Amino acid sequence: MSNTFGQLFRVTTFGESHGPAIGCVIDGCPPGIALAEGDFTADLARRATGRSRHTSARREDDAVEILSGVYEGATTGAPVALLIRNTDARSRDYDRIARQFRPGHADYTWWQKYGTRDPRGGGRSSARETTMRVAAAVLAKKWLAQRHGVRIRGHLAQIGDVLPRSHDWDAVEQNPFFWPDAGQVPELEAYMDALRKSGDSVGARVRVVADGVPPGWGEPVYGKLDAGLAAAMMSINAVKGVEIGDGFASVAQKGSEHRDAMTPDGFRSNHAGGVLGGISTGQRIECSVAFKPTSSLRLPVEGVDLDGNAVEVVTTGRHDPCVGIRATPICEAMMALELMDQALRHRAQCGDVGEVAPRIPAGEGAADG
Ligand code: EPS
Repeated sequence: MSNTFGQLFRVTTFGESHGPAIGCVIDGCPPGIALAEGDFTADLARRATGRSRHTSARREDDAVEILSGVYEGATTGAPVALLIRNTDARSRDYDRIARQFRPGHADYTWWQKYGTRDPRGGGRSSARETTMRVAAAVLAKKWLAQRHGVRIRGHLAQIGDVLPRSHDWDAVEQNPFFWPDAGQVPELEAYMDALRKSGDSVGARVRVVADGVPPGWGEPVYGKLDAGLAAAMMSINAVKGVEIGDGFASVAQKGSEHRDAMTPDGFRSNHAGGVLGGISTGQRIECSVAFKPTSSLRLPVEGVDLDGNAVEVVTTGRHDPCVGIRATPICEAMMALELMDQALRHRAQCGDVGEVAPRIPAGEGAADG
């Protein structure tokens, strides 16, 4: 089972949704990063359940204990071990479906592979696991910002068929949807209230960008930055698609339209999403991630049980009607972990090369939209 992300900044997560705790060990963390338990609070709260009526009602404190790797307020280079105790698991919610497979859920494939599973809260396949990705990324975000001035931001770019009508980064953190158009928030609240009452769920799209990434990060052939980002995002629960730059829209474009003209004053556009040949160009890194609708619904569906009998599956308990709503900080975290790993790998092999050509400014491709 693969529980580790990264080659040089290696994050291993452990724990189940209804086990005593979840945690992670970060190996390869550079020394000297200032770190206190309070540093995790803001990002973990952005991802957490129970903070608005539009997400699962489970209420966890998500209080991080630093068990290793920090001395006198800074990382030492030793493994950083982080632990969060689970305090609000309600395992009886899962009694009814412990011997059934939820259609659209990993229950079935997990059972076929391992012949056993922890059905409480989805066990290891629960979105609870993403808490530790966000926690580990706090360190990566800090280092990337301090050493390279990299800034990673995300927002919800679609819920069902609703698209933002305008874009304002300042609005994103002011509403429970990470939505960039404050004027649309009442419409989204009504949409989500109706959806929740109907018992159904819906998909979503998250956009995540990184500004300030220098040219040169990412390795050609098998270690490409865009390939790493795709794998990072695809490892998040419920992700069904990832686009870099224009992504699938590139299919209908002409080469003369897609290529990003270069001038000494800057790039003219950013269709590439900041990556060429798997290596960063110095432009904004643009990534868009598709989340499927949550599969745990109280609406009945045809299913089978462990013995292959036909059953009607009904899932009760506390579930997200749109798991994509909480996914913005998770996508930011995976972007940070991938960039951190690529930065260290670049430094390891090419740290002595320096910048051999004049840097092309991000230019029009970096408009703050
Ligand atoms: C989840 C189902 C729910 C969510 C959980 C993810 O679990 P439970 O039934 O135990 O409340 O609350 O999300 C979290 C606990 C979290 O911290 O993200 C699932 O099926 O993935």
